[in-house]
Amino acid sequence: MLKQHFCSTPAKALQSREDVLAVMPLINQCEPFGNGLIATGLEEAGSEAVNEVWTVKGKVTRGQTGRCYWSETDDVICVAHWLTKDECGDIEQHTKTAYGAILGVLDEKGFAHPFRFWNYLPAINAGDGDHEVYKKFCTGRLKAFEEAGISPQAFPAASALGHHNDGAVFYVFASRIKPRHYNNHHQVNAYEYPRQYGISSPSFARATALTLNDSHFLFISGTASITGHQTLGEGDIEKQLTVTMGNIRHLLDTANPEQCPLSAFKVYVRHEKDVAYIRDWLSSHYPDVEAVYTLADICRKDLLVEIECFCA
Ligand code: 3EB
Repeated sequence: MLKQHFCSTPAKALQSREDVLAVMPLINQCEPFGNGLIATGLEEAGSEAVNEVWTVKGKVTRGQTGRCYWSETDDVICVAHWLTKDECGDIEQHTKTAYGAILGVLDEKGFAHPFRFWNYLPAINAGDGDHEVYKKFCTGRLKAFEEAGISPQAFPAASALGHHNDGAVFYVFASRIKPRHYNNHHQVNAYEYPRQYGISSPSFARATALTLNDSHFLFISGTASITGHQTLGEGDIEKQLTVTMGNIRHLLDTANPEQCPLSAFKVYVRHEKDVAYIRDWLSSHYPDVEAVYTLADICRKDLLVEIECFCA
């Protein structure tokens, strides 16, 4: 009942369909364009006009509460909140406020369980050491989760990437029923990374499984070339892709209670020159899995690629 597709149908046409939970046009703007449209600032690597589309079974209702834009059905809600260019100047404080507002809407609307977050930020690797934008974002996010009483065991799957424009967006999918969150035995839990990666650890699970109306889903977080807590294959895209896909295979084997098959990859590539290699590799190893390739900055400067998955 929840499906992810990548298609070239114009965003406005998709947005008007009542079975569309949300449309994410892969364009270089990161700002609200009306209910149901989530522009993230991330562009498709081949500069084709591509939209990511999430459809549901049943009718979607859309609305706005304060600065939160939401779309809901009986059993799932999507809530998005943007930050302006100015607000991104104090990313920690405004991340905390935006997350607080999003979690407030979930609470108010009776969707107690966020199960998948996406975070798209400008200049994610700008700033040195603890002052890096990504690290300050992590502190704001952790503070908001702590204030909402969400413990590390309940942190949902997530992705956090940088785009090359102004403004930030955070959006979430949440349910009324409890999802199951998983870690990766080959990686230190993100929320337990050692101090060298920042004052506050990243608040996310490696994968989140959910069953809605007898349909089973698995959301695999943005996954990269990390073993333990260390980046492997610095400067080596072939090695990074091998480690990344090894991590994904391990999650598919150990964090997938209903053994959901891979349905789609969203691939984030730091350098355009690496796109062809990754595209060729994935399309030959996974010819039946839909994939979209975006140009993005990964949250650690030494990471060249990050891949998230939807399984259904
Ligand atoms: C990592 O494994 C790579 O901060 O929400 C992947 C997925 C990463 C989500 C986040 C960060 C996030 O640490 C980076």
